[in-house]
Amino acid sequence: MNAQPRRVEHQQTDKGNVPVYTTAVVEQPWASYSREDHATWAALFERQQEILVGRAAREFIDNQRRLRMTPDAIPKFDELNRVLRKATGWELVGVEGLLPELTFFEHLANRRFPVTWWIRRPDQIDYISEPDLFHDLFGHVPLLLNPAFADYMQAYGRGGVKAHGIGADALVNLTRLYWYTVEFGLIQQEDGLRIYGSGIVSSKGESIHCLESTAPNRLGFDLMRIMRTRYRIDTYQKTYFVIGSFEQLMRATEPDFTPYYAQLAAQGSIPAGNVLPGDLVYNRGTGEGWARDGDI
Ligand code: HBI
Ligand code: FE
Repeated sequence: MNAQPRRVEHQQTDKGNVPVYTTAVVEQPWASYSREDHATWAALFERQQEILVGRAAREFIDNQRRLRMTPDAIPKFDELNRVLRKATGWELVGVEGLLPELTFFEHLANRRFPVTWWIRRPDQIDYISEPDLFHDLFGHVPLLLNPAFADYMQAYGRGGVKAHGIGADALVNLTRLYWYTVEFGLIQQEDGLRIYGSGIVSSKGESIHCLESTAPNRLGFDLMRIMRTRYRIDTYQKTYFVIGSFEQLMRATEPDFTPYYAQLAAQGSIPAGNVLPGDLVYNRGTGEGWARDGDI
């Protein structure tokens, strides 16, 4: 029986949460999960399932079914991997917590998605600052069955490895792209705006806020606009970006980003809540629909 892997979480300091990074890949110690762990999984799963009907992208709901994820117990990585490998060649690897960016990108570049092996404690059920098993399995894994999204995630990882070689500014720009798509992205589908971002689907409040609140901006997907836009990790997003399809995401990552980084270095970043003239804005004015900001 291999030793229990470590649970690596942020450190509480007088300056708030300081992230702690780890690089180890560990076997999922499924037999070591307590009844409380499975109960936390069940509570989060049932709460989110209920909220996401009519709010999450249809691919998200369908793929959860294909993965046979249920509230009955924490899923086994090797069972999910059998479905994932066959569908899109992805596989889950267990990790102890946050990975340094280059390690994270290298996994994605090789179609390996790092999943934290531990689940949050009951007192953290409404918010936890780093990705735990629920966020990763429930939030990220279903869309890895979608071929275009699976290609985008690998292309993103390859881009991240390249950006890491270019420098810190390029990395900041690219991390914004991950944030506003993979974590907090919305998609326009026949029946309206739907959620696909993992950071949203694993959060009760934000699943409602992102579609129904009048507070946030909802802007059409624009690669350079996204890579200029700052974000906060500890509040609901002030701006959501909306794609028309997962294929659109994949196409956006095909070009070499090197010239983009040079262009971005010359432009300033944009505060998270701003709308700029020329932004494509959703549900501007009455009812649902798109309008260019600055149109009469
Ligand atoms: N590590 N385990 C883990 N999971 C993540 O989602 C993750 C990470 N390290 C870095 C990271 N995400 C973000 O910086 C990405 O935007 C790169
Ligand atoms: Fe995540």
